[in-house]
Amino acid sequence: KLSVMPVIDQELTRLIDKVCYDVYHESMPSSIDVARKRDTLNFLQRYVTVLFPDATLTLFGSSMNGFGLKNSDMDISLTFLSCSTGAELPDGALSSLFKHMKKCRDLKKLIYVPFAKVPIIKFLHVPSNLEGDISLYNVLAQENTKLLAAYSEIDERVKIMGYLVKKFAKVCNVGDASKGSLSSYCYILMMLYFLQRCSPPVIPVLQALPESTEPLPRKIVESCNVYFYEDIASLSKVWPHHKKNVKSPGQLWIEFLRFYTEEFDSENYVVSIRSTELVLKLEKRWFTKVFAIEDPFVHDRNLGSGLTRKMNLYIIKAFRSARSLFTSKLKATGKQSLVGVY
Ligand code: 3AT
Ligand code: MG
Repeated sequence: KLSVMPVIDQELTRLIDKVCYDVYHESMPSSIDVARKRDTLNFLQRYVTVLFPDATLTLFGSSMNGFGLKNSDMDISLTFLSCSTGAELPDGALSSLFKHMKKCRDLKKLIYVPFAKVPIIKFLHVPSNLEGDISLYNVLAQENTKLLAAYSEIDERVKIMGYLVKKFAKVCNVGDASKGSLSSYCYILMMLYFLQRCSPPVIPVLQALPESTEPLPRKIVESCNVYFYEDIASLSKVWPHHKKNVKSPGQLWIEFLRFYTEEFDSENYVVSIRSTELVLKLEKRWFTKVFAIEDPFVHDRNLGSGLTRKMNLYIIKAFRSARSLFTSKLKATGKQSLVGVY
């Protein structure tokens, strides 16, 4: 059920664009922020090497995927040169590391979470004031980080939209997966899914390119096919829509809010960025779930599975409020209020 887009005059579009660019520039890490993260990683690498001489720490998540905010946490995967997979790890590696980290004066707020889906050690590095977590052999997360980074490189608007949706989730208090909501990763996937499906699309389905190549190459990591088209500089050679969409970030933002409040049929379909076809909840047997988001590599993983019906309604309400704030009610509430809210 499609409705006519509200008419937004040019002045209003310019104002929404300004909000988009302001959020983007304010949230983007500076070169000093980037250097602080790099130095902290180097410090941790040196400290961990004292205990495990063949350990390697690798950053993933938003520090590396193109959607990192100034104060985003450090997601770190620990691997060992002597073990090619996590299955070969000696027992207790993470708990030994925890004991070792406890002895470090620069590390505080240390919490060991051994029984989570992905066991982690949380920390605060005091001199840099950076928080983070260390997990073992989080190799698929490193692959999805590369995929998101490739999407973020295609067009600056992808980054702007990513920053905006993360800011939206934070401001509206709907971005904490541990509280029954959705993670940043989920919101970025929702944004990418929209950008693949708007008209003309802003981004392709990288996992389905080049369309002319049959079968597509495969790259297997932990039994998952993590192949995607990586040569972003040559995208125009394999994707005819490249740069065809010239809408401003503000226009795309309004369309994004409209997409999830009235166009996307979440009762029947799955947010799936790996497929050019629509993916039905029925075929995945996810029909009992309120909102389904498929992991791009682990296809039987529904990233929205922790969402409660109540929280789903709350999120939809936040989308609706944002939409009316940015469009029809904007004139009534005064244009300054829009900038104030963000
Ligand atoms: P923030 O800037 O930290 O909010 P992020 O993208 O770093 O955004 P997280 O710190 O929550 O998000 O997660 C770190 C990375 O771990 C992001 C993604 O590469 C991976 N990841 C997160 N949740 C999942 C999941 N449920 N399944 C697979 N990978 C995940
Ligand atoms: Mg993170």
